[in-house]
Amino acid sequence: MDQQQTTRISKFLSLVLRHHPELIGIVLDEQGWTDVATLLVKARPKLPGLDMASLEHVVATSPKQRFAFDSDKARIRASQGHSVAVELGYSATEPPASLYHGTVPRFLDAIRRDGLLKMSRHHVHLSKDLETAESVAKRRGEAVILHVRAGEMHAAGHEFFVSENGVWLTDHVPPQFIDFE
Ligand code: HQG
Repeated sequence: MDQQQTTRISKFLSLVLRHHPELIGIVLDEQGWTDVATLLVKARPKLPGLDMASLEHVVATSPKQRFAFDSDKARIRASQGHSVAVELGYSATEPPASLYHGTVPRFLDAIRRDGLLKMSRHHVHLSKDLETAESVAKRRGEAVILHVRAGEMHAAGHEFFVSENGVWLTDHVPPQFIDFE
């Protein structure tokens, strides 16, 4: 399968598994899982080439490991990034001392004032490495990397979760825990 087709399938899966399952008439359970066989049937009108082999290929090769199967590959879900209500079931975990968030200059005034907000997602997304934060930021423009003092936040009672694909999640990062370079 060529890269273009892989990307098309991946974008389509993000759309239906994170935001709009109703577009193709699938249902996500409370933890975001949906039945693979049903997904394949319902998605086919939009993605004619989609079959189990191509789905497995996309799940295995997605650079950010965006999607996960359950153990017998009967169900699939997005590992994070939802806007629909799901409870992914990750348990609260102690974060590393520092985490990073990539953003762009036009948001800085608001972030200095309000801290990092989850906007349309369920959590603020943070990463443990600079490179990831930089690539997240570059989707929008010139990258600005914010250092989040996650260890201090945790000590102050803020909860952190880490998704199956290594994204650190929290509810809100107040401005006093952010170092603006
Ligand atoms: C900004 C991708 C104004 C925040 C990536 C960001 C990531 C504020 C944008 C994942 C703000 C939200 C998440 C405030 C935060 N005022 N702007 N107070 N607080 N912002 O897309 O972190 O491709 O919801 O800086 O790789 O950019 O979807 O979050 O620029 O892991 O798999 O508001 O999305 O993964 O944007 O990206 P997003 P994000 P996927």
